[in-house]
Amino acid sequence: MSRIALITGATSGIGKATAELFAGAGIDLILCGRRQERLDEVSAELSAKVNVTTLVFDVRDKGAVMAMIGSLPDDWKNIDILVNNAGNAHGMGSLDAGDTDDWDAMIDGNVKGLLYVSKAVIPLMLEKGAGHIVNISSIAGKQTYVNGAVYCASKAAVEVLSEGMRLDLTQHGIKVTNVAPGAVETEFSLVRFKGDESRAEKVYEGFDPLQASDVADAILYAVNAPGRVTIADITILAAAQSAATTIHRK
Ligand code: NDP
Ligand code: 8X3
Repeated sequence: MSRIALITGATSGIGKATAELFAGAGIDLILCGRRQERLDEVSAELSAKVNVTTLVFDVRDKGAVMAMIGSLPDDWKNIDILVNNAGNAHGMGSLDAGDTDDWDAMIDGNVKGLLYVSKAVIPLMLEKGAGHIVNISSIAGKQTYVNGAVYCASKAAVEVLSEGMRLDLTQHGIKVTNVAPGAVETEFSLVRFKGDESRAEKVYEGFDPLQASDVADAILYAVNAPGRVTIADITILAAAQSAATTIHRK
């Protein structure tokens, strides 16, 4: 029987690349995001390979998260893998100059949203005594950098939640993997810099950044590990990156 994965943030970047790799591995997909038309495109592309369904919700909206995941037909509730990937940075600057709307978007999306989705899915995994949760953190959750305090704090929270989930859920047969990428060339910087393309492009200039498919490879590796193995933590960096803000650019 094929496995079922629920992936948040499947409209773009790491989430979309993970959906593509999972489909190649025969894993059925519940694809989530806010942009329906993007979900429809990914679904159309992948449904030739596996069964695909989509759910449109904002992870910050607790009611919508519970209602949408609760509305899945019983067959689709048999979720084996949850990839908590949805998230973004919003703005970059000194804490004293920070915009509280940006802070809300990061804390509510990256931290509370991940919790809400987990809260909706974990009972389904508990019922069958098995499951695998993959949380997408960041090198920013391990190393704080100048002008990134709130985003770094949100990802540090993901690191701690991965540890806490593992402590609480291992006894129930649920594995937890924390994946912490460095710079990945996705829409991430465009969102962080509010659509400023030239600023976003500079982030990836002068080196060969990670691609979303590189992170998806690591996620697939973790979920394909033998039953006796938990891949607890993966930190994955571009070859030119040695720390959060140390990148060897040509
Ligand atoms: P993208 O901007 O390409 O993708 C972000 C995804 O998250 C989109 O699918 C978006 O979907 C979804 N999303 C964002 N906010 C919400 C929300 N409130 N509710 C529902 N879905 C949401 O960036 P990445 O693929 O790079 O980012 C994916 C994850 O990887 C994030 O958690 C990010 O912090 C993390 N990460 C990224 C790195 C990078 O350098 N790119 C490095 C380390 C970690 P939609 O807009 O359709 O809702
Ligand atoms: C995204 C990578 O370095 O911009 O988490 O924080 S970074």
